[in-house]
Amino acid sequence: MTPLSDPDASPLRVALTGAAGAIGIVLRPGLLRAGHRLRSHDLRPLTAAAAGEELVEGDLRDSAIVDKVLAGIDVAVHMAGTSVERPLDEIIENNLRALSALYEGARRHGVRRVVFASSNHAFGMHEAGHQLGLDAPFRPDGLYGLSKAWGESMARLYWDKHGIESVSLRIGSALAEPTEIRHLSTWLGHRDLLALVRRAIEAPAVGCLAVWGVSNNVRRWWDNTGAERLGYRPVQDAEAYAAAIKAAQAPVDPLAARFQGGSFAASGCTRTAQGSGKLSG
Ligand code: 15L
Repeated sequence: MTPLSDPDASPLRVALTGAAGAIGIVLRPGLLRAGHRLRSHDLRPLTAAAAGEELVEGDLRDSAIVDKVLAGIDVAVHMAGTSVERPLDEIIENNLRALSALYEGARRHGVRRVVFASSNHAFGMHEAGHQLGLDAPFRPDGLYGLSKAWGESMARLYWDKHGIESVSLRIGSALAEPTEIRHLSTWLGHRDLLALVRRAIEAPAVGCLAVWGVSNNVRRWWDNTGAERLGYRPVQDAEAYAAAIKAAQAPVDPLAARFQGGSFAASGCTRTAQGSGKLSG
């Protein structure tokens, strides 16, 4: 077996789920360029395979599809799933049932590590400006964020019970460029995104780790102290866009401005923007 070790060592056999999604389309060429032997998956049709790449299309709730995705794989990068707030049934199918099928497949096939797309929305009801470490309590801002808290617990279960490593990436706003005030804190630039995922794949012996997926923004709210063994060192900073964003910014909903989850937190929220609605803790 190829050791999980430093970059530039032997190529790893990597499966990427959700390869046609907003993050997948950044990671797919990036991981191929990094020299990994990639198996790209999506429910939707994928563009033609590159040299050395395999493709699998299908629904991850189906264990036969999971088998095709994970057979012979060292590391599964799981980006598939619902990535916004949706009705409970859809969240359960795509983010709970499919994730469970993926981890069961990882166990069947001896996959050594899962890189799981968690989200800042598992913490979105923390107040904006409040600094969060890796041990911050989950405060989901909706069913989507709640599914990511569940996913991080699933990662823990499969490490504790089956020795499958996981890196849960608490992804902020993964965009080519930040476009709103909130992004000055939450932005994860594409260069940093690829660097983060490469470290999550390649770093040796991570055990069960969660890390904030954020660039080196001077206004960031999230602190990765404790995850140094991953070796993630972001270089992008949303501050370079601050003046342009402020000049163009439309008025922000006060509830969206109050909470880290922004519009996800404000949606359907019956608290007040400040004062009597102040949350404890
Ligand atoms: C996410 O987790 C979402 O998938 C994405 O649509 C953005 O809302 C992002 O977080 C964000 O917080 O900006």
